[in-house]
Amino acid sequence: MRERLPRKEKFSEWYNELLLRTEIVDVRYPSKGLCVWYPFGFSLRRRIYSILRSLLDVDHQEVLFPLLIPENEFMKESEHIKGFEEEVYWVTKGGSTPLEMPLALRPTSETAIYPMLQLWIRSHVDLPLKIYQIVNTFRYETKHTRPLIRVREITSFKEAHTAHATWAEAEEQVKAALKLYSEFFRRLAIPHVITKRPDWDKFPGADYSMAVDTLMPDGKTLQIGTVHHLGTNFAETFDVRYEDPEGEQRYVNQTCYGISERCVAAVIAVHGDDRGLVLPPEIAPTQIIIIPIVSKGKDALGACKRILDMLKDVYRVVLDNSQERPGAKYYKWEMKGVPLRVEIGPRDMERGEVTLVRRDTFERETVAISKLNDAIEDKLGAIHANLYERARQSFDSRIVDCKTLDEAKTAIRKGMAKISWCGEEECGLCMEDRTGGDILGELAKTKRGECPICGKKTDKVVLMARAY
Ligand code: 5CA
Ligand code: ZN
Repeated sequence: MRERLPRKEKFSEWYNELLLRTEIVDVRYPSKGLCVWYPFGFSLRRRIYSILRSLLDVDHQEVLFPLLIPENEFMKESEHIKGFEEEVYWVTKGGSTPLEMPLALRPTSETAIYPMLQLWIRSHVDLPLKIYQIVNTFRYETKHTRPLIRVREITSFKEAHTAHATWAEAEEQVKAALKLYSEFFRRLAIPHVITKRPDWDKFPGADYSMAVDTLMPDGKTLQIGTVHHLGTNFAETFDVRYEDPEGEQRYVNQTCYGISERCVAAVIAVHGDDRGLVLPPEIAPTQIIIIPIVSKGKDALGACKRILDMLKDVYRVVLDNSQERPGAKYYKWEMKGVPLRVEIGPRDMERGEVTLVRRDTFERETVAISKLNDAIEDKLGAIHANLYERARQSFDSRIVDCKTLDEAKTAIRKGMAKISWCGEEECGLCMEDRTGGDILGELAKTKRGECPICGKKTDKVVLMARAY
């Protein structure tokens, strides 16, 4: 048997090795920060994104905007440009002819979409407007790139954009979007926390930004989604107005919110173990693997095929009747994260039974074939519940209440520190400096305490961590 992968001790190596061995993405593409989705990875991605789509489709409409943004539109919003200036790829030539108007490869699509909203939105009856697209975006990342986590071509950028009559209605949308994201991550069994980003780290051009973070096995946090209240900042720049019921022209209030392939990275990292992937049944490309066991020269291939026929209309199920030894097959399908294994040998057949083995706990149970359908349904449900519970316990145990910066410094080695903060940028930056961590953001739940820098009494509590 080949060696195990140590997930916790050497997370980075484990992660990179697993992406390649299980064929999620191939990083050997000859340009830094660009990855290729393998068929298996793409299938996992597709299932994850179909959950996201189904949640959005309830009250959003899907659209598709151009990849290229004219320079003059891109340059209109000054805060926005400042934030993205160093990350934009530019198309400057058509063949050998310099373009009169250079084109930006979208790093995100506000400046592509909002000039069109100016044409689409006329009156209050056009509001609220809620659209989304799932596209590739480009960011010239200079920090260390990592597959699915920090890439230069974000291949799976889900961006939603909404417009509302008032600031308060846009704020309601921020809450609705966070609720939608929470539901999405619950379906992926990913524990997460929501905070309000500090002002100096909000989305360029936003009134404020909310972030969704999870914890990786190495104790660093991963921001897996953001929701931004844009106020009327972009509406004023792009002149997006509506006529209110009194005939008055008003600027719309906007929000936008995004999720990237980091959600795939989170599934891999949070649930995986030393044997490889562990996938929640709803998104596993293969949910059940059937493995025939040979004993005394007899096999149970016929029975395996009957079981396959029995299950294949309801589940994504594969029968592995290759020539490999059962041990090698277990190893292979465990690494691929298949939630449930069905083992069938000649003796089981005589008894009308099969053996079920769970990927998450390795528990084995013998089940009568007559009761197989119910048993599988139960087990797949139990696997999801256990993955979520197990991840949540690990997550909760790594969020530590801290009073001093020394305590925070220790806490962020393994997870997040919860600590008071007066709200002043100067103190916040100093806290980051002295702990070596980032302020992820402020929690909604307040607690009386003292700022560890200036000593001022405050109700604000922030989370600090080392972030990816
Ligand atoms: N226009 C807004 C909302 S759609 C926006 O661009 N927000 S963002 O910059 O915060 O990006 C949204 C999410 O994309 C982030 O929370 C993060 O999870 C993910 N993301 C950002 N940059 C990258 C990158 N280089 N690689 C992978 N994911 C990324
Ligand atoms: Zn302070």
